[in-house]
Amino acid sequence: MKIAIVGATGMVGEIMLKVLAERNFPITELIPVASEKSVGKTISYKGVDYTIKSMEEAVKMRPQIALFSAGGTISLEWAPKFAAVGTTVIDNSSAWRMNPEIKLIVPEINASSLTADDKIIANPNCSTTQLVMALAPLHKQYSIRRVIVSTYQSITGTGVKAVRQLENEYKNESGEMVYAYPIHRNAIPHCDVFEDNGYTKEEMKLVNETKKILNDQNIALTATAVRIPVVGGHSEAVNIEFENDFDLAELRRILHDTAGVVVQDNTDTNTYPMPLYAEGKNDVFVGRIRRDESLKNTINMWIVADNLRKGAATNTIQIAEYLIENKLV
Ligand code: 11C
Repeated sequence: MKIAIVGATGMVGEIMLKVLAERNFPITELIPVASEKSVGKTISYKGVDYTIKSMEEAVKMRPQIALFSAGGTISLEWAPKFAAVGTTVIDNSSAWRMNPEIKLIVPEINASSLTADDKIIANPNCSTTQLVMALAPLHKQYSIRRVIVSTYQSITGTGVKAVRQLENEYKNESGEMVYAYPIHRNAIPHCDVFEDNGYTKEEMKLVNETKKILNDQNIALTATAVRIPVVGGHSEAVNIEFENDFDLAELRRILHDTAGVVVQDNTDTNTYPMPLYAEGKNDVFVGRIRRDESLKNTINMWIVADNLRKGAATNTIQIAEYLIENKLV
């Protein structure tokens, strides 16, 4: 495969290169693409140096697949240009996700809807991906009525500048502030921009993307997204009300048997998922699974995943692998 990585020098781009190497992705030609200031520099992949190309150069090289993680504005402008030369674009930004013509894919859930005609494919928001990985098998079995999700999100979701802000604050040094407030020793209930309804864009992504991926507009969802001074992954406290009653042991077994989901749940041994231990892993970790004793047919659980892996790079690469395995590129 001739494959372009658009945004190769960014946080997600770097993890993409790592995941591609780990999974031995079949690459015949790697085309790293980044902003003008990086063009001509090199990046290393499996011990070989590759020269960073411009967008224009990369389009001319007609890669079969382009993995985009360079922000929504770049995706809106450039994904169609790659698609026009026959490249299949898998896009990590929010630009295309809610476009009714574009499929929003978590391979374990809905990759079978893909066809060779899908030239732009959207990768969901990180907090959505880990949520739907746990919701999808339970929805199938018990039919979800309502979800209340509260997130505890890693600063890596904001990008490298947020990591620097936290480091500066640790060291008591001044520097650029990407958040409106200090993040060290803080919890900021504000991820992405506010919308007219009082929710943040991140909260509305959780609501709208989940319904699209689960292909069910009848599920009621509400979200509160909070940024915390953590780097390993996003955590989510999730309350799920089902139409139907469930057996807790069976529900655990369903999650346990779900590909890509790992149940870590034993109160006797203090076993539960945490971002410190999810970092660098491709799975979604679920624990603290318990009945909500205040409401019929309802559970609480805690979901953790590395937002740069399953939340971004890994899911994108799994989509690419699906396309190759099914001869759709
Ligand atoms: C965050 N979820 O943690 C965001 C990062 O729509 O792809 C990814 C933003 C997106 O702030």
